[in-house]
Amino acid sequence: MLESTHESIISTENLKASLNKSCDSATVNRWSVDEIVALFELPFSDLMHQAQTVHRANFDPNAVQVSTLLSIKTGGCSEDCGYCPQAARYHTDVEAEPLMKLDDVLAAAQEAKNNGASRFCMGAAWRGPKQRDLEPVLKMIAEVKAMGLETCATLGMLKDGQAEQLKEAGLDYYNHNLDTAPEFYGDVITTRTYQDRLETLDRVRSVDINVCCGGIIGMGESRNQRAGLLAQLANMERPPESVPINLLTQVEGTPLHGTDELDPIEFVRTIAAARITMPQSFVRLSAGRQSMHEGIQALCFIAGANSIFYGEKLLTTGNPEAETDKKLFAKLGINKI
Ligand code: SAM
Ligand code: DTB
Ligand code: SF4
Repeated sequence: MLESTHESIISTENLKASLNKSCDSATVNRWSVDEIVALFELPFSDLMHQAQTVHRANFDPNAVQVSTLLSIKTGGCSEDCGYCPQAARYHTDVEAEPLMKLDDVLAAAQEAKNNGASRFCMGAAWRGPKQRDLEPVLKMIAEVKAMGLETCATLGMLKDGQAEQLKEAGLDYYNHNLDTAPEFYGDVITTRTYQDRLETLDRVRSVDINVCCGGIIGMGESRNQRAGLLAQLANMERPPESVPINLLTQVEGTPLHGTDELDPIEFVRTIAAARITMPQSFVRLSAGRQSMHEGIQALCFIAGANSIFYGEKLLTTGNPEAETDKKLFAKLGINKI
C-alpha cells in the first residue's frame, strides 16, 4: 500500500515535469534518452495515467484523425531498408510497377474521401524523386487538394528546390521517417544516412509543409533505442506535427523477416512515451494494426494515439477493413476527424 502511494507521488512529479517541458516549445534537448527510458519503466497504470493526462490537456480524447494511403509507385526501389518489401534487391512478392495514372489516383482519393478519410497520403518507392517523376506527382497533389482532402506525400529524399515545388502544388504534409535511433540505424539501412534524412526534414520545414516523421519498432532494437528514436523526434526544434509509430510488418524475403516479435504492451508503452514527449503532435498508430488485437489498439488510443491509417491496404501490405475499424470506433465511442 505504502509502496503504491509512493509510486503515485513519483508519477505526479514526473507528470508536472512533462507538462512543464511541453510548454517550452523553443528549447531543444527537452528530453534525454534516460528520461524517456524512465517513462518506459513506470508501472503501466502510472504511464497510462500520465499519457492520458497529457493527451486530454492537448486534444479531444475521443477524436481520431484518419488518413488513407495509396502506393502511387510500387516496388523496384534502389534502397536497402531491411524492413521493406519494395526494395528491388530482396525477393518478395511485390512486383515493380510504374507511376500510377492521374485518373486512377483521383479515383482512389475520391473513394477515401467517401469513406470518411480527411487526409490522402501518396507513397512512392523511390530513393527520391527525379524531376521528371516529380512533375506528375505535383499534379496529383494539386488535384487531390482540390477535392477537399488534406494531402500528404512520401517520396524519399528531397533535393534543392523540390520541397518548394511540393509546397506550391498544395502539399500539406510530407512523410519522411527517421525509422529508429541513430545507433541502430546502420543495422537496418546502409544506402542513406541519418543525416540525409534530417536534411530532407529540414527542407520540408523550411517551406512550411507540416512534418510527418516517426519510425518503426519491433526491428530488434533495444528499449533504449526505442527511447532514442523518440528523443530525436521530441528534441527537434519543432517536433513533427504527425508522428507515425509503425510496428514492423514482417515480410518474407526481407532481412528483418523472422525478427523476434515485440511484446504488445511494449508497443503501447512506446505510444504513451511518444504522447508524453510530444504533447501537441498527432501520434499515429500506423503499420501493424492488422495483426493487433482490438484490446491492444484500444490501449493505444488510451495511451494517446489519435491518428490511424484507414482502408484495407497500407502501401503493399494489409490493414484492417474499413468496416472493422468503423465497428471498433463505434465500440470505443471514437469520432473520426
Ligand atoms: N521510399 C520512401 C521512403 O523510404 O522515404 C517512401 C515510402 S517508405 C515505404 C515509407 C515508410 O514506410 C518507411 O520509412 C518505413 O518507416 C515504413 N515501412 C516500410 N516498410 C515497412 C514495414 N515492413 N513495416 C513497417 N513500416 C514500414
Ligand atoms: C508510415 O510511417 N507508415 C506508412 C506511411 N508512413 C507511408 C507505410 C507503412 C508501410 C508498411 C509496409 C507496406 O505496406 O509496404
Ligand atoms: Fe525504398 Fe522507401 Fe522501401 Fe526504403 S522504405 S526500400 S526507400 S521504398
